Amino acid sequence: MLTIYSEDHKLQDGKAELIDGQLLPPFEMPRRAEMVLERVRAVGLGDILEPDDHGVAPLEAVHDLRYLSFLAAAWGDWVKTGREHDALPLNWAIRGMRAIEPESIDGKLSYFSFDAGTPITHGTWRAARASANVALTGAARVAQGARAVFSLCRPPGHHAARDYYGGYCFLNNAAIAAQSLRDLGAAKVAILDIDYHHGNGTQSIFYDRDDVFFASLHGHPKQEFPFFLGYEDETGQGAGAGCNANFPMEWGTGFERWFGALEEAGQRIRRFGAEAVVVSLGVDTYKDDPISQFRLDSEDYLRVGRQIAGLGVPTLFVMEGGYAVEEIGVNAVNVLSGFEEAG
Ligand code: Q9C
Ligand code: ZN
Repeated sequence: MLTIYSEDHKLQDGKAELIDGQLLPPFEMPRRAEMVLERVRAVGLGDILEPDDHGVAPLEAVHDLRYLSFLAAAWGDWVKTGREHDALPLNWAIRGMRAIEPESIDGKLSYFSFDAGTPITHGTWRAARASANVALTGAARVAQGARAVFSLCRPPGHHAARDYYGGYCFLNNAAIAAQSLRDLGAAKVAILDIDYHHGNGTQSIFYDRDDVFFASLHGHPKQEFPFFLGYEDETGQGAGAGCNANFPMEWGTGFERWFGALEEAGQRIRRFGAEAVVVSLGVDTYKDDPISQFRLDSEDYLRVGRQIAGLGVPTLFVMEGGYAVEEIGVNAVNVLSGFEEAG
């Protein structure tokens, strides 16, 4: 299996995220992608290729123009106000407040974000664009006939919506790739999101569409971040009614229960008639993940890959979360090896 990778991910290297009431070094760090790349090499998964630059059009196909201009300008605007440390928002519009884009950078950070865990730094915009290009280059290969490709994206993407960032995500790589697969000829595309957290951004981008199916297995929103989306009764709206499937599970969920949900999600994707699948591949479901509460073990990921191969359609794996840095390489690549083994 071909891997797409860009060193530019290292440009996203924040100093601080607000987590559990503390300002701590971010869990989403450059070493994550380096560990995965190292494991890709160690098992000889296949060639490793740099991404092509796909320009702004595929970003604009998924994201709001004002949001993209905000992201492009945010660091410069922040620095102009005399600060050189990471940019974080402090407050948000909530019930009864006004959704008007403020003029000041602090106001814009609040307007275009949903958490204080996602630092904007000097290199954020370049890293996020490189990550989207990694996804797009993988999508192009799949459209050209590859059975499967691994887009080793970083920063991740599935929490980013049409016009907001958060959860370590700025550009929604999986959504951008799925839209690109549509534009390159696949009539129906499914996104299977197996990251521990609900893919709120991806769900919201395709919620009213019948050409992209979204299925997500995740920590239950009554307990887990991002809290305000990911319930089972979110099934799509308008033309997209019936094209969204959520499988929320409680803290402590182990592999057997989780795998049952994966089988069900797979059945839904088969019934939908997807011609290509994008997998939002997070391995923060791992038992020792420092910010998550599921109990998957390293060998379980082999079975996950085999099960996904059983869908029998061209597949693009897009890297999302996973914060047990020592094991992230083994866990992520186990999914890919399991897939290859099953063909
Ligand atoms: N107490 C992804 O996996 N904060 N994003 C968690 C835990 C945010 C995760 C707080 C987690 C974001 C791509
Ligand atoms: Zn996650």
